[in-house]
Amino acid sequence: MDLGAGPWATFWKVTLPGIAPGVLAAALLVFALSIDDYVITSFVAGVGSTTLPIQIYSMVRTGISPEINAVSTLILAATSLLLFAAYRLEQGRSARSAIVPVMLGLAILGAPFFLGGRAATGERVLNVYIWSNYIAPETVKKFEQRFGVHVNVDLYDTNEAMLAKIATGNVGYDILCPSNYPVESLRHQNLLLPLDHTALPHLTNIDARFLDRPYDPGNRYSVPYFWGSCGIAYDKKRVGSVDSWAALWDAKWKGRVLMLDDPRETIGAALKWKGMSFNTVDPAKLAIAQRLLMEQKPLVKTYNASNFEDVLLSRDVWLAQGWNGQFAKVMADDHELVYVIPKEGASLFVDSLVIPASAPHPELAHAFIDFTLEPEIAAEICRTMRYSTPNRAALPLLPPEIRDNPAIFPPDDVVDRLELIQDIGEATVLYDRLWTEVKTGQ
Ligand code: SPD
Repeated sequence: MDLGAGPWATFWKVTLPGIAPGVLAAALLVFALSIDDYVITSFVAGVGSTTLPIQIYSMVRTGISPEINAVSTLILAATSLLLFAAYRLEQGRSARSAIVPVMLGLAILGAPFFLGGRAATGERVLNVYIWSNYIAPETVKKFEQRFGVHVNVDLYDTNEAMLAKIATGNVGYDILCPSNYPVESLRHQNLLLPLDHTALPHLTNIDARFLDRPYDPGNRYSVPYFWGSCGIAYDKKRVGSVDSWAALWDAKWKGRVLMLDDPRETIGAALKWKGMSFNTVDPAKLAIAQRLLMEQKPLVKTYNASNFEDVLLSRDVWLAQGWNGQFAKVMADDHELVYVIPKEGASLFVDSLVIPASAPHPELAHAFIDFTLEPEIAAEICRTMRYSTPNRAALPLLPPEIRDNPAIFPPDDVVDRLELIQDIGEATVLYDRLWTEVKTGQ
């Protein structure tokens, strides 16, 4: 400027070339951090702002489809092109020689944004927030076709993750699928919409054993979707026979044990092993459970509440704590695996569909719940996910290998050993603290 150039000429010819490497480095860093981050994004992203990592995670959890291979190939191609450009620049080649690979790489990464299959403007949308491994894409597609709507499905792996997201107030969801005890706490916080039972004609299909339970008298807010247990699955060839929670604390299996990443289930298993309740709020008893979990840490290969069944299937671990349906799924192909409810007892869950009080599309949400209650649909959901359906009318439609599978539908004497996890109010904070200390402590 002191030689007479105007502000724009100075910016283009002096300032921009000076700061360009910094701007580019910052852009690359932001991009790399963003694509690397799953956890924070999954907590803060609202409905309809699904980033690529969140989308990929959902795709992986709902079954490997060709789309996931296509996305992976695109990411690999784009990364290779960008690496190639970086290599050329490092070799001292001109910036011009890197332009083509950089542009191609960026075009590939940007393609999903421009070509992505988002709902057409004006199309009705239903936003579902549900456990992973709880609904098959084909079932969702059937609903979309029948009702001419688009369904967004977001996934979670623990009640705590779902509650944390709902607590941010960043909802926008029309359907949630909490277990029995979060239904109770969501209800007490007035976060649920009372259901219109006249819009749920198929509710009569639900087995009376799962209706009108204390966590939701009269099912004013929730409709049972799946029920099940949390036990131990193991490789009988390598481990022999297991009938007690003690097996997960046996030093013989050092590095071969998987525990769920779920405070109520892990602390509960330790409590149950020592003859206490899953629902105790007694700090002295909880301290015993925490000490046991600390002692167990050197044996534990991983804490995992999402694809724990795959970790067992691949034999990265030989014994795993987990929910029955996902184990039943892999046991269908791997006959060395056994699922057992320990003799001391285990937890029982009833996961239900509910509509948040702030749901943008409550009518469509009712239609979705009633759709899942239809016998054929409930049977399809049970067949694909292998969790236990509470829908009586669906049972005759299930193949014998599912209906008569004790891992999916345990006999009454085993069910009698199961304890329903309940809402423990403020003691939830204590469970969370103890669990964080277990995971982070030495
Ligand atoms: N991935 C689906 C697992 C469903 C388990 N629901 C019950 C949890 C009770 N703590």
